[in-house]
Amino acid sequence: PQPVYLSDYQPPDYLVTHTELTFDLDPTATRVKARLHIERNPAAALSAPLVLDGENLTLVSLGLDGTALEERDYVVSDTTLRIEHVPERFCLESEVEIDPNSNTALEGLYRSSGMYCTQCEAEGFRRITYYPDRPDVMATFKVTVIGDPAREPVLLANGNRVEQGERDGRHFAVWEDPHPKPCYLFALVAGDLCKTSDRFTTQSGREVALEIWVEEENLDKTGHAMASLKRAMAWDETTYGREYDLDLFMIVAVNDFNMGAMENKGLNIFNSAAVLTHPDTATDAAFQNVEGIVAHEYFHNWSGNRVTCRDWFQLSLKEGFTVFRDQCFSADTNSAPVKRIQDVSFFRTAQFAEDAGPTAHPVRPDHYIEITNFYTLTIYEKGAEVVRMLCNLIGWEAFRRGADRYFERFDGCAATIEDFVGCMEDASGERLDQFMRWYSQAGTPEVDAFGEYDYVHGEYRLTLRQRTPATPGQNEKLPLHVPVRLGLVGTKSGQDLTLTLDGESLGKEGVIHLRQAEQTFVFENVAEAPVPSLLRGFSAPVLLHYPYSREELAFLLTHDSDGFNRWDAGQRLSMLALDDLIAAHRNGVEKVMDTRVVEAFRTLLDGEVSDKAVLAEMLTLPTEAYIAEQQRIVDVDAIHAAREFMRQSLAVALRDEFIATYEANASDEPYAPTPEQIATRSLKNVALAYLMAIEDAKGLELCQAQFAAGRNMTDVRQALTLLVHSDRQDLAAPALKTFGEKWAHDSLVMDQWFTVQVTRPQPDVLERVEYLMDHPAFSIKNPNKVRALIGAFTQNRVNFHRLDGQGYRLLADVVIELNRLNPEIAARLITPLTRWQRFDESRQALMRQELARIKKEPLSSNVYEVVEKALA
Ligand code: BAL
Ligand code: ZN
Repeated sequence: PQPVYLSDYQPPDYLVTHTELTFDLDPTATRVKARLHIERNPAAALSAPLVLDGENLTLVSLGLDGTALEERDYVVSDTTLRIEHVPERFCLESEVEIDPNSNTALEGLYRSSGMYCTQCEAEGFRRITYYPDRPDVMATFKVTVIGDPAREPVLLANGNRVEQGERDGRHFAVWEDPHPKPCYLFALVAGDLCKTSDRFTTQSGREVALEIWVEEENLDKTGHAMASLKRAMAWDETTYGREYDLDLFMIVAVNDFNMGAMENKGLNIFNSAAVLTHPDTATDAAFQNVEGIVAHEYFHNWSGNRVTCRDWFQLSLKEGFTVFRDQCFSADTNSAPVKRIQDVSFFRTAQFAEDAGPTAHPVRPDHYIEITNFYTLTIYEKGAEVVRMLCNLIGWEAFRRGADRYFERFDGCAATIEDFVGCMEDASGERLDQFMRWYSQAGTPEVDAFGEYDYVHGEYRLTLRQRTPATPGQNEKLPLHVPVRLGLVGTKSGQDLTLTLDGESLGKEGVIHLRQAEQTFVFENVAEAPVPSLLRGFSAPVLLHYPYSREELAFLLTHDSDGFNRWDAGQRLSMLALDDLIAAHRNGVEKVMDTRVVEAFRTLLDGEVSDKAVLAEMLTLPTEAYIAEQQRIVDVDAIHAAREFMRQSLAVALRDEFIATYEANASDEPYAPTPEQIATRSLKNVALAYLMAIEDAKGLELCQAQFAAGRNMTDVRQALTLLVHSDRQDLAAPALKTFGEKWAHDSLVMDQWFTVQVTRPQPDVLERVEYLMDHPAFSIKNPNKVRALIGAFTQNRVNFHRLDGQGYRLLADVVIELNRLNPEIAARLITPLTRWQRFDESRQALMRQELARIKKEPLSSNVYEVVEKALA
C-alpha cells in the first residue's frame, strides 16, 4: 500500500450537486441504484476523466444521461470506476449489488443484530456505491429505502422523511436532506426498532422532533441520552449561538460498531455502549461518557457537518474542535475541576505514550496509508488541547467571535485548519504563525523549569527551557509557543502573590509566553520566597519538569489555589515516593513508605478538600500506566509491587479514616447521575478500594454488603471488581457467578463481566482470557467484546507482559484473525505491541517476534501500516 500526501492535494475534477439513491435491501444481495448529478469543476481540465471510488461492489449496470454504457466505455478496478470522456454536466446512473451480511469490517452497509446500518466515515461510502468518496465533494441527497415490512418495519436515512408507502409486498420510505454534505455523513438504518420521542424548541422557535431508536428491550435505557441531547442543544445555543437546522434529529443504537458513535447528518448512529444507560446496568462513568458522546456528536452538526474538512489530513479541524466543545460542555454540566483532572490524567498517560512511540504523528499529519489509523488521541485529544490553548491565548470573547466568523464564512464548505486559525487571527488581531507549529510538529514538548528567589532585590527569576524530542520522520523541531499559566504561592502567607513582570501587574495569576528555546522571566516586588505553581489547569500539552522537593509538593497540595495543580502536586508527591519504592523493589531491599505521603493523605481525609469528586481524585494514586510513562525502561513488576505496597501502607495507616469516609458517604438515596451523587459514590468507592487492598475484615464485610445490596451498577461493579481482584477467590467466585447469571441476557453488562475478570493482577489471567473467548457471550466479530476482553487484558500490565511472552502471543493471534474480519479494530488492537522499545531486552525480543509473525500474514493496509511503523 502507498501513502497519500497532504502536499499532493488537488481539488476534485468533478462535483456532485445532487445524489439520488435507492436501496432495495436484502441480507446478502442488496441492490443500490445511484443517480449522480455531476458537474465538471470549473478549475478542472476539459479532458479530465471521471474517476469514482468503489470497493467490494458488483456492478450491475451503468448509464449516462439515460443511455446505457458499454463495457468498452469504462474501466473498473478493485478500487475505482473510470470513464475517460464525460460531458461538462451529466447524470450518471449506476446499479451495484452488495452483501451486507458478509461485511464484518463494519464499514459501508452491514447488518448488526439483524438490523441494516451504515458507517461511512472515513471511506466507507465507496463500499455502497461508486462515488467521489472525499469530503470536499458535497451534495444534497434524496434516498429511497425499500425493505421487508415484517423484518425491517423501520426505514431511516438522513434529513426529513418526505414519502412512505407499500408496493408489491415491500414497503419504502423516501428521505431528503436539503443540506449539502459529503458522503461520509450519509446514513441508513433499517430494522425492527422502537423509539422514544421528545421535542426541543430552538432559540429561534423551530420545533425539532427528537427520536432515539433502540431494540425494544432497551427502551428503558434511553432517558439519560435524551436528557443529555437536550442539554447539549441548549448549551450550543447559549455558548456558541448554534442552532439545530432540521425538523428531526435521530439517534440509533447499534450493537456492532467500530467507533463510539457517528455524527451522520440528522441520523447519528451510536455504539449501544455510548447511548444506553440504566442505573442497574451502567456505571456513573458510563452515564458521564454517554452524556459526553451525545453532546460531541450533536456539536458536530456545526463543527464537522455544516463546516466540514477539505481532506482527511484536516481531521482534527472537526475532531479537535468538537472534543474541546464537548469537554467544556461536560465541565459546565458536572464538576469542572474533576473533568479537567480526568481528561489530563488520561491524556498524559495515553497521548504522551502515542507521541513517544513509533506511530507518533502531528495533529495534522502530512501523510498516511490508511486514514482509519488516524482516529487517534493525537488528532482528537491533542487537537482539543491545541484549540483550548488558542481559546486561552486570545480570550473567550475573541475566540467566540472567531468561531462565529468560521461558521459563517465556511458554512456549507470544506475547510482547512488554516481557515479556522485564520478566523481566530482576524477576530483577535493576534499573529498565530508560530502557534501553527502545534499542528505540524509531532512529539510531546518537554519544558524544564528552574526558579530562584533573590531576597535582596525581592525578585523571582524563572527560567523555562523547551525541547521537543525527535519523532519518526521529524528529527528537527522548532520552538513552540507554550502558554504557561502560573501563580507564585508565598511560603509564609500560603497565598498567591501579585505577579509583576516588566513593570506590569498580572494580578495573582498570569500567563507567560514561552516562545524561544530558553527564556528567563523576572518577577519583581516578590515580598516572600514563593513556590511556583506552574502550568495551572494544564495550560499547554507539555511535559513539565521542575525540581520540586517533597516539602514543596506537600505545601502546594494544601495551599495551591488552582484545584488542578493541587491534584497534580499530590500526584508528583506520590510519584517521588513511588520512585523510591520501585528502586527498593529492584534492589531487593525493604520498602519503606514515605510518611509525608501518609500525612498528606491524612490531611485530605480530615476534610481539607470540600469537593468530594476532587477529593476522590486526589486520593487516587497514579495508575501503573502513568507510572510506566515516567520510566525510560518500564519495569512492569516493580511498578505493580511498588504501587500495591503504597496502597496497602496507606490503607493500614489510615484504616479508620477510610472506614469513616465510607460510612459518611454511603447513601440510600434513589440513584441519579447528578454530580453530587457521583462525587459521593466515587469517594465512598475509593475508600472501599483502600480497605480491600489489605483485605480488612470490615472492608470485606462492606464490600460484600455493597455487592449484595445491588443498589446500582456503580456500586455493584466496584464491589465485584474489588472481590475478583482480591485473593479471596472463595468470595469472588460466587459473586462472579451470580453476576454472570443475572446479566447473561444483557450484552453490555456482560462486557463489564469480561473486563472485571481479565484485569485482575493474579497470574492465572491469560488462561481465563482463553477460556472466556469460548464463552457464548463473546464474539470476535463484535468490537465491544474484543475491547472488553482482549483490549482490557492488554491493559493488565503484569499479565499481558508475562515474561514467557504468552500475553503477546495471544494478542498477535487475535490480531491475525481480526485482520481478516475487521482490519480497523485489528490495527487499533496492536498498539501495546508497538511500544516494545520501552521494555527490557527479553520483552522487546518477544514483542518484536509477534509483530514479525503478524507481518508474515497477507495484511490489510490498516494492519500493515501499524506493523511496518512498529518494526521500522
Ligand atoms: N467522526 C467519527 C466519530 C466522532 O468523532 O464523532
Ligand atoms: Zn467526533
